[in-house]
Amino acid sequence: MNRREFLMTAGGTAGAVAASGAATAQEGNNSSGGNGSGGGGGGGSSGPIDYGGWFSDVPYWGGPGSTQDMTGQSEVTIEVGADANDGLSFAPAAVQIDEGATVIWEWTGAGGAHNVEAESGADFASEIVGEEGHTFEWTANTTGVVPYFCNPHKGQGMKGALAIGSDLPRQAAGGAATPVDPEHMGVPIQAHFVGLATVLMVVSSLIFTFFLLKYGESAHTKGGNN
Ligand SMILES: [Cu+2]
Repeated sequence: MNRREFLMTAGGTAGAVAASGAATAQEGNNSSGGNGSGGGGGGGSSGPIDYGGWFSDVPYWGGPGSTQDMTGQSEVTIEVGADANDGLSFAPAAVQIDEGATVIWEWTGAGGAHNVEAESGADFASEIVGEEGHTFEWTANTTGVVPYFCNPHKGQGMKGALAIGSDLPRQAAGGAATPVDPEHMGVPIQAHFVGLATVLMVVSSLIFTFFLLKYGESAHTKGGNN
């Protein structure tokens, strides 16, 4: 086997090895993608409840862990027009309650006219009133997180949330919020990068072989010592 033949064989082998590597990498990524979608839920019973950024513009929000545990009560009361935020607040801002519990919002008369309106997870909306002593009731006929707000003061951060039941989204260990579920980001994008990198490796090795074959034996070997 002369040098030219050797290089051609070597180049071909390298290409074949790299190509099979690409196939293996892709299979590996597909299976790990499956694992990723399995672990995405984040439900459970430990760690602070994750409200998904709902309270990020709420000035009186006490942070993760400030959820008031009101489980075990068939009736819970939430102030509408509480002291914080010049009356533009709910207190407690976030409560954990049992499914089936009755939530009673009670107007304090502070902060002007308010209402109570579900953002998602439920479908309730009260009338807008300002008078002290007004109440609005809703029975928790669902589970999960129900963020709600006051329509006239949503822009000033008058928001609250109900966490109903025990199977609730929890923040990751270490207190870091997980606003985006990796499942929704399309895990396979990783496989594309691996495939692309492998193709680049194959192509660059072929180009290298080509230049070796074309120029390797000409200018520099000509007039050499042997
Ligand atoms: Cu309000």
